[in-house]
Amino acid sequence: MTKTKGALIGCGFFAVNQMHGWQDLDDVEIVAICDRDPGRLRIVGDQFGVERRYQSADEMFADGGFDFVDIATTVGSHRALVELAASHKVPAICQKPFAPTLADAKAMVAAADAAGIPLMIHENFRWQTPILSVKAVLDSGAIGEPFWGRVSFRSGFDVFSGQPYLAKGKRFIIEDLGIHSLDIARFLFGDASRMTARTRRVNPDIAGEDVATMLLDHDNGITSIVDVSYATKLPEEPFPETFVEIDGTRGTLRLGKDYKLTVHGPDGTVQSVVAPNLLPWASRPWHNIQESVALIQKHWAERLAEGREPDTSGRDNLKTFALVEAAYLSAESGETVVIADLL
Ligand code: NAD
Ligand code: 89Y
Repeated sequence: MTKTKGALIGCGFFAVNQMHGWQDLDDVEIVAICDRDPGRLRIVGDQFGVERRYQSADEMFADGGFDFVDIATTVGSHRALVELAASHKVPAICQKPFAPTLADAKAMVAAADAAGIPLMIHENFRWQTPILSVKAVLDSGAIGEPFWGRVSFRSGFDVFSGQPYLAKGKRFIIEDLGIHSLDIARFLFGDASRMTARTRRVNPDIAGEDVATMLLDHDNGITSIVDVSYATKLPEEPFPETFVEIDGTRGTLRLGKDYKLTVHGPDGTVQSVVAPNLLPWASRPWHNIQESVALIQKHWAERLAEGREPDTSGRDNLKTFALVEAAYLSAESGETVVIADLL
């Protein structure tokens, strides 16, 4: 079998999951890795047996020999690295958040289009088993036409020990985590036209907001609430579970703690557990996120082979990123923001 060859840039905290995900795919091989930090390069190179190691992305691209690049660095380098991939006509995956600004994200989509390469944003939360299960119920028509929804992520988990940069940015929870919840809202309820948001910082030791409440008007008439918090101290810590509530014309759906799904319709109530698989390399409580990494990477490999646009392409993710921008604008001004004005 001819394997698709990939290269990975950024060998930090999260990239280890991505390397495991690639290792699980029989038809993909990561042939080169890059990190400015020689220590991280050595750890990941040794763990996954990758011999070609670079401290410079320019040098890695100059040597070439790979069919796609997986960019797993933090947001500040995303635009430069996607544009570098485009200049070499190498298909690219870029981690969320897409870019520092919507203008940067649009420039990245334009660069990929001009080069004729596919660009996928690693927006993996919609690939979580519980979220896919919710989508399947909606698509089955079991609760009729949805008219109201809530996507909720409230936690007190210490994300700063693994990702210290999260404590330093002027923007925190909407850009880092809310971006996933907003994408789930788009995935379940369709594109949104208006955003109203309120934010707060509760934790005095961080620079950005750690609580956000967002109200979305969706194009198809659904109203949704997306609420996120890293300042919520619960008796049982739910990290990293997303809870979902949907009311439809024929019934209701609730996805709650420990992945319990309750679907109530005209014929009665069905309860099930839609827990993610614990992959051999995964660890609780991250396994939900880790499985979604493996699934989105499989999706990329399939779409690349078929020459089809991935579901969370750069073009698609502009609409999720516009909701992030809109939330910050709305929280700052107190006004409702029209999404079309940003796109
Ligand atoms: P990290 O700081 O631990 O790792 C980033 C690595 O990239 C570092 O080792 C750094 O040296 C390297 N790097 C940065 N710029 C580089 C460049 N120009 N060339 C080569 N190497 C460079 O960060 P992390 O926590 O692993 O996060 C990486 C990204 O993953 C972030 O955008 C974060 O938001 C995202 N993330 C996504 C999920 C998810 O579920 N999708 C979860 C956690 C983190
Ligand atoms: O960076 C974040 C993400 O994408 O998922 C969870 C996280 O690691 C911390 O909020």
